[in-house]
Amino acid sequence: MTTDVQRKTSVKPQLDRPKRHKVILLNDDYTPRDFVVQVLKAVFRIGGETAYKIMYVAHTRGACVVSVYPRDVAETKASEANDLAKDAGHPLQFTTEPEE
Ligand code: TYC
Repeated sequence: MTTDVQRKTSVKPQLDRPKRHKVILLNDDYTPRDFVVQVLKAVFRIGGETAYKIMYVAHTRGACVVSVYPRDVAETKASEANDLAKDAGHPLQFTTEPEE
């Protein structure tokens, strides 16, 4: 004799994995370039050469994606970086947005 065992919860294929989030560096006219590079190195653990390149792209194009993380990590890093800027009296801003 066969017994049908019905699952209590349906098992859905994991097609909708959580979106990762970009951290975006925004340009402004006042924050010193060196400060931007220091924040990138400290918060995002990026080497000096890469940090300089990211800063320079934001400086020339208006914005640059720093990196992509799970949502909570992206938001924490952006707010850590924004706090450093605020404490130092600079208008530097980082934002986050979901990856496409
Ligand atoms: N544009 C700033 C300046 O000329 C430097 C800067 C670069 C600021 C990148 C923000 O995301 C930024 N001092």
